[in-house]
Amino acid sequence: MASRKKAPKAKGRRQKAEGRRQKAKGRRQKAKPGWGKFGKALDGVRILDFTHVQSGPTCTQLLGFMGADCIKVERPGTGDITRGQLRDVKGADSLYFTMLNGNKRSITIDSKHPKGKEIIERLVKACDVLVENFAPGTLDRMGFTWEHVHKLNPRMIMASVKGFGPGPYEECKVYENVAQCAGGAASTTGFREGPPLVTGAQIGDSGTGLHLALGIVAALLQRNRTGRGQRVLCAMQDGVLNLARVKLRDQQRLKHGPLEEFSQFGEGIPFGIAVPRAGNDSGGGQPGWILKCKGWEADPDAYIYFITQAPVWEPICDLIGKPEWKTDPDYAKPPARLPRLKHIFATIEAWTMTKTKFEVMDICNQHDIPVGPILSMKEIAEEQSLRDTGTVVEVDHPIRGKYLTVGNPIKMSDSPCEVKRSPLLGEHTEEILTKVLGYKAKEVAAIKASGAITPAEK
Ligand code: CAO
Repeated sequence: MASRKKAPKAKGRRQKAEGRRQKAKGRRQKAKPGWGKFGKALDGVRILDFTHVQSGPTCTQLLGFMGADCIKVERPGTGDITRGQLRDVKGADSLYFTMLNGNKRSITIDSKHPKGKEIIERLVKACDVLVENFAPGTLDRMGFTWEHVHKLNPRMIMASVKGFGPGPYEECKVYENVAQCAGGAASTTGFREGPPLVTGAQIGDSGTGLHLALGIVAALLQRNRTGRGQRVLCAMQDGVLNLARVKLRDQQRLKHGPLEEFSQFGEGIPFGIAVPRAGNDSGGGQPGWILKCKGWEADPDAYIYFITQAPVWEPICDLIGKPEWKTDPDYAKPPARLPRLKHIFATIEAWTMTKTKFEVMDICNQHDIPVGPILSMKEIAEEQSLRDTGTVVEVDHPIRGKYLTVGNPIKMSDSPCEVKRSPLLGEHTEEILTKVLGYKAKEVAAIKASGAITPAEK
């Protein structure tokens, strides 16, 4: 069989991969705390983190992973609403909160209290970036308009996530799935015969947080030249559309004929006026589909994504027991295969169903055939290589105990990331008042008595 013929090449590849793993392990060991003589990429950058829920916190957590000092301002008594949402451990901050707010300090301030406003003004002067994702108009109502902030600190970068940019919907409140729908992703996700579908990846919230982080870093670089801060705005609709840009590509291609890589084409079903839902079609120039593997009857994740990449068509034919397809004019060349994709994938599936997804992965990779096992979150949580790279990290929390979080997916050779647990509500209030803002003990006592950092008396 072809797989046996190619085995030495595969062995070499596995050895190289093992070598790379060992090297990476060595680097990580060096990158433990105490190393990093060059510090971290964003050392010295101080963030006034006025974010809540998911989109904003994703952004500031990433900046925190890169060394920024994130000072999270929370409402006294309750804090970020997610502290109490989807709670799994009684009395402890939820995983929703803890997994989005690592590497931050928490200060409680009532932003509507006169003394609270005064503290925030001092924070504006002491920080480099203000990040917020309140509903439209909220920050203005608190008195922190861009004009006011810019006057207080002309170097301040003020970065916001909103649901929509300027236009008919700019005043709307927006959550993840609203953005997925309004950004064009949902209309193109799911199966043709079914309703639009949202995806589990938080492309609206976390996706926009990522965009915002890039905008902030670019604004910091520009400030080095100009000495001026600027406004950075990311609308969730725009962020989702940016991630779904290939679908806007397809919308324009539709004018010039059917989308031949969609299985709908092969099935002879006419296209309408807009890009249809493509099920598990690949969306790129190399057809792909999700196929059942051994055990699929009992295991909902016993599937693999299989790509029939043109350069490896011949090994695919050999593997699945169809060597004659290598020369058959109906199958040999990619254009000839397009109308037959359904049959081709059904034939490949008859083969994948005889193997586990990991066996398929192993065999196919020996031939450079790109495949992707459907990994469950359980498998991800237990995957050692993700732990080794610091992508999945276990941290300890004084109330909830150990929990898993996702570390920095951006690896930087000179900027080691230490993932720290999320702060308790107001854990650093006093520390920030005295050490960052320079309040004296007597002033702190007066602030405490004023009710600006503690819940209002009922
Ligand atoms: N002290 C006192 N008041 C505070 C405070 C503090 N430290 N922090 C917040 N508040 C107040 C605000 O001033 C606001 O009061 P007003 O309405 O009286 O001005 C109030 O809390 C609520 O803030 P909000 O309007 O931002 O929050 P919401 O729960 O009503 O809406 C959300 C939530 C997410 C829909 C909205 O913030 C939003 O659309 N944000 C922009 C888009 C976004 O980021 N969405 C992603 C959310 S994650 O799926």
